[in-house]
Amino acid sequence: MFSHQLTRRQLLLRSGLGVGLVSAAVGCRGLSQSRAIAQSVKVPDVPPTPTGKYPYDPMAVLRDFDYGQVIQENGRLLRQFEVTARSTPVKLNAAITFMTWSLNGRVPAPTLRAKAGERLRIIFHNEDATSHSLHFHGTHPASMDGVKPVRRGKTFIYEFDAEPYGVHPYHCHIAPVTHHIGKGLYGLLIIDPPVERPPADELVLVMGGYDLKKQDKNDIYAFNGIPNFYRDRPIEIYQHQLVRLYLLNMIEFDAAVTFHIHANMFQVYPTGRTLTPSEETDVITMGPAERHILEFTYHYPGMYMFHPHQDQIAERGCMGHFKVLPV
Ligand SMILES: [Cu+2]
Repeated sequence: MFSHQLTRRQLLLRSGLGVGLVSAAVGCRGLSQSRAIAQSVKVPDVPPTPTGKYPYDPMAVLRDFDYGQVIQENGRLLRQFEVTARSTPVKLNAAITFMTWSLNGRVPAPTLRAKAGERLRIIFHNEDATSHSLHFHGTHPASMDGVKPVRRGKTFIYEFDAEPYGVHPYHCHIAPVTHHIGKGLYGLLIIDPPVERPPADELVLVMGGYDLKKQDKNDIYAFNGIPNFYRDRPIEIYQHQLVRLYLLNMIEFDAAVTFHIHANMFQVYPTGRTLTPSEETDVITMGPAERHILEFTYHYPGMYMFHPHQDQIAERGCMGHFKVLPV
């Protein structure tokens, strides 16, 4: 097994130097922090999933953070993102291909990431035949609340301050919202706190459900869009490595779901709004749109399940494995 340091591109993206203009002072500070992270975190070198079967790679979605285009505007740092809604067929299993509504071709949408106090500009293109919108959780003016439809072929620019720090969902808010979310229009906005969290192998898992028959109930469930993907292709992590999991429940119709990891405990940072954990447990209950940061470290190599503890949901696609690699 290999480990890799973060690539130069990843370093640049983390530091805000990926694209656009940024002041030297901001850049140098960001880069040195990123080097510190790169030197202390062991992340498995995961080959891309062979293309063709899926429109996006759920293995890449796990650790894919979109830091946007960094622009200096009016003396402050602005991160500009582009998100496009369209219809995307996704093969859910051997028998079922479902027409999702995706953002940038993926379910969940790109994980947008910024730091508290920065300015955010999200350029939303609707290339789908149906009206959609982007509603962000967090704090912003009413005009940026994303409940007004953006019609087919139109673009709307959402702009607001990144606040407060934490983990926030964003999703389409056009009625019937159950349908628009259920078809895939949801993702995470991570707003990092002013003082960075400790270095960790960071992962994103978003739980979703698919109402295939339009009967207002879910027929099949998934982590990161593809049922049973991580059951069949375990998520590799390293022994003794701190793992920071950004976890979001976007399952419609079910009043709440739980999340459980095997043979370990995790620290809970509710809504990502704290810098110290509120509790340690191995199962947590989340209503729709609830999200948390969970931190854990596996000390014994091997294969460990993670899943909601409502086993009927786990057995319908919301099942995965961590494969803990020895160091
Ligand atoms: Cu929509």
